[in-house]
Amino acid sequence: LGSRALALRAVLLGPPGSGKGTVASRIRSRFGLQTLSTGDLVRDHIARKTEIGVLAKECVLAGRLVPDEIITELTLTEIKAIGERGWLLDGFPRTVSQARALSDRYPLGAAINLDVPFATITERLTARWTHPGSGRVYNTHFNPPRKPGVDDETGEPLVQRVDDRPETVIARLKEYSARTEPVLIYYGEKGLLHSFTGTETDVIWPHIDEFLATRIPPLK
Ligand code: G5P
Ligand code: MG
Repeated sequence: LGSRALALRAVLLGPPGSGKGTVASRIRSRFGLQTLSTGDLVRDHIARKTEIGVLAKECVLAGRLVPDEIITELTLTEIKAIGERGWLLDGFPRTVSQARALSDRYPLGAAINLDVPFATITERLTARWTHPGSGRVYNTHFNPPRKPGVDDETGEPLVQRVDDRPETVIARLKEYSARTEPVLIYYGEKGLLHSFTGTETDVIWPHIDEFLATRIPPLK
């Protein structure tokens, strides 16, 4: 496994609800790449009421980004735990300061950007259901669970995220425009940015798949 797994260190960018979690799962099954969602990390800390969780909760509820120092340290620690294998980060970096901190530590192979219009996003998020244990995401229209409100694999209950209320979604999109869009310019200047534009994950996915296959061999 050694050399293939070392092959790629990548980040997955895109506005809230653009399909990062959905695409990350597909990349994980197709390429065997370890994925790390900073949103899932933050929600786990909130659920466990850790010191970080208590600090982060207020930000998440308001649709604001968690302060750079906190999220950067948390993420770099998790990456270190993955070890020498490759990885794909979902939801990090979200600011230029985070992007710089990551570049200082690790050479990056690619920044994959899901370029999905804001209008598409708002209606998706209100229909989203999540399995907290695994981070699996469903949508009552797009990929409904076999049984409403229940996870397909574990049979455990699904929950709706507290930050998927319409007013919070608007706040998250504002944060994205102000603080995350500059990250696209940052990676663009480094020649690392690969943008995929569309309104449907199933339409965008084959292009991402094709691109990644030039960087890392698929599992089968
Ligand atoms: P998160 O958790 O990173 P966001 O806002 O970046 O949250 P989110 O909401 O998790 O992103 P996503 O992962 O991009 O969205 O999208 P998804 O879950 O795969 O898809 C959204 C919905 O659409 C799902 O229901 C899915 O089934 C459906 N869907 C997918 N494709 C299609 C399609 O083609 N058609 C249709 N109809 N539906 C589809 O971050 C949360 C908070 O944590 C903090 C911040 O406070 C943030 O707000 N945080 C950070 N703070 C600072 N820095 C960081 N690096 C941080 N990371 C997290
Ligand atoms: Mg997500």
